[in-house]
Amino acid sequence: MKQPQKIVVVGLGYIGLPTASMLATKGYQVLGVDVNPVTVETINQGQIHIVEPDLDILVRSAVNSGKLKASLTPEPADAFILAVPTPFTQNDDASNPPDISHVEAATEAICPVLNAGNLVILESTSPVGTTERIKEIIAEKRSDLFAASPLTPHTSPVYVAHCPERVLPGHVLRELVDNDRIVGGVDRISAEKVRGLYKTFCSGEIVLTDSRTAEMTKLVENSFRDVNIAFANELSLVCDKLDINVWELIDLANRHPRVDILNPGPGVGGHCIAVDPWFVVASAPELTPLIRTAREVNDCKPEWVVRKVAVMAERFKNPVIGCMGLAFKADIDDLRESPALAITRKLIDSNIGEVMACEPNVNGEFSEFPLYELAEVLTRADILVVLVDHAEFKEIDYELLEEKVLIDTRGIWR
Ligand code: SAJ
Repeated sequence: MKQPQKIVVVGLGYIGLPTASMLATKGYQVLGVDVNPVTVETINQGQIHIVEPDLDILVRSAVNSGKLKASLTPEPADAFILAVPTPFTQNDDASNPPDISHVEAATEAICPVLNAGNLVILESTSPVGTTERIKEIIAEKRSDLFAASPLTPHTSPVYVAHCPERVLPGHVLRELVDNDRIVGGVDRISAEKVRGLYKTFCSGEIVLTDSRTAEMTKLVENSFRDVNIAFANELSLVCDKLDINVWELIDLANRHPRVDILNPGPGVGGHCIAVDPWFVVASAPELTPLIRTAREVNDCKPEWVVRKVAVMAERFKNPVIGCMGLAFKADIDDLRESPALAITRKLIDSNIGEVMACEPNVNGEFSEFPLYELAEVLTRADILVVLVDHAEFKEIDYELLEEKVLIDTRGIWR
């Protein structure tokens, strides 16, 4: 089986860029393609446009070695990896159908440069059937390839498979290598071809299946986490009502050998866990009340936090509210779909008091409202609302908190 030499990665975001630079350092000639000219230019200068530990070093070395280049348009290659966004469309009846238009556009963009024997790999988390849709688009746009196939009629002239990304933001480079991978082909040979490529940089096990099962596996992983977090968030509301410390409760319950409850928080953020369960719901709305309710429980938590702050603020004539953290989770700068940001915005709009927001991982580029140094927030705020469990906040001297009203949504001061 001939190994690919040149690889095109379409979409240079949180998944595409680490994957492209990892492949480049393994000796492949990699062309990264993105629709954003600034992204392309930044990468060609050996720099990065996202925050991920050590990614800057990897990209710089890949670009300097001449193995990684970025471009606005694809070129012919042996393998094509699609790592573009797959959001959902928010609609009135809350069925929130998936939007695979970026996958379709990326597929159409590579069609003119495809050759027989190429691999097309979808990494984006996608609703069931998307990988088959990619093959359909290729068959439509490149009927010439299919007509001229020297292979058997049962085999595609272009190998198409889904290999869902599974890396945790903040640990991407380690997990890209260590995690097991699932490869679901539109046929067996496609899956085998992709395994051959991925085993050159992945030390985890690479398990083969069909494309629909691979798509569903990824959706189920994130839905499992969402349902678990919803359980913890629901417990946090009940415990608040019953005056029980939810963190102590969970610690105690988790001492049971078969109980493992996750952590409550201000809500679920990011572009994965808060999105992917909707793909499952949209595929079978009548069969998924649990997954839908979990989404709703997690989505309601920010509003609950805002109400809690409003009640506490009634104790003060001119309350000063310190919002600690804006990112969607600890020790990153990513504000996408962040419940912390949503809560801070709501508190500012509600005019309950003066809001002092503090986000140690974000600097100059944030202009929506002023950000304050942690020391100033700790000095001036009457109410401290912990929205993200950043390392800086965990190190705060308890003596500084004595006079404050504390609303700790992350349990750092349990
Ligand atoms: N959260 C809680 N309580 C918890 C754990 C998380 O409130 O106990 C919140 C976080 O604060 C954050 C949100 O959930 O707002 C999501 O954070 P996360 O760390 O659970 O997940 P992501 O979105 O950073 O990455 C997830 C991972 N999926 C799983 O762990 C099953 C990652 O492996 C996936 O690759 C990624 O989604 C993705 O791209 O799909």
